[in-house]
Amino acid sequence: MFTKAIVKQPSTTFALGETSVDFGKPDVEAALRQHEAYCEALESCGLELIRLPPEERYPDSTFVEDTALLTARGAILTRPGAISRLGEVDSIAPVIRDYFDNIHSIEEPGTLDAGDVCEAGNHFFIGISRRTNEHGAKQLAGILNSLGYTTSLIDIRGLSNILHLKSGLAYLSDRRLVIIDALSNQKEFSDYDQIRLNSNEEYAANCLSINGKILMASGYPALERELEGYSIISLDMSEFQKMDGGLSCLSLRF
Ligand code: CIR
Repeated sequence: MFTKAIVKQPSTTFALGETSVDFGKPDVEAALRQHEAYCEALESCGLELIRLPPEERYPDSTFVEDTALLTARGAILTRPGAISRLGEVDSIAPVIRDYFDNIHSIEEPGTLDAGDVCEAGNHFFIGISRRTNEHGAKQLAGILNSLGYTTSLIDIRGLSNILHLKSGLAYLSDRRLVIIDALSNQKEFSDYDQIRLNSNEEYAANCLSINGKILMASGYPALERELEGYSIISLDMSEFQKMDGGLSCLSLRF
């Protein structure tokens, strides 16, 4: 069960953040409305929110997920792979220290965005990507192993254009994954029950399973059909999608 989540409002500089997609400039007012709807969805899953104010100097800082990995056995502060995002970690660290005693850090030359880390029970899939290098992935694996978790590393760079591992993968529960076609044949995922998404619905892979409910991006009917029987909350994510962000990036759940 998750009980809390850290969120940070998009700032007025949101449109100046990193992006590799070409869907146009985001509308900050619309992003704020979508962020509020996201916060309300988290609250409806029973989470108490720790709401942080916007930070103008870091346009991508609303994507708090990339700055830390929070586990039941300790927290790991990351070292984001985009230079423009490095300072976000110092900014969020004091908040993490308020809630965690056991805190580790990814050190230079490692880089790691926690969007590349997918928790699946006591196992963690760690993506090596444009943002997370091998040093960072191996450092994280070592830390997680020392905490008693198992890990596997998956190099996604030659497989797909997705930014992070979790841009194409989500763990629901009971060994069930939502996964894009491009990742589905990797041996690390072969023992799992897979809901596969074709290229039309790739963006929907970044869904979030929280306390028995699933948050997903609206506008993806094939995935919605696959998830029949689950309690689903659909959210308009258009402005975050323009900045390469998905549902998971907008919060740190613990
Ligand atoms: C970035 O490129 O870093 C941000 N514009 C988007 C980060 C998305 N984060 C995530 O998928 N965990």
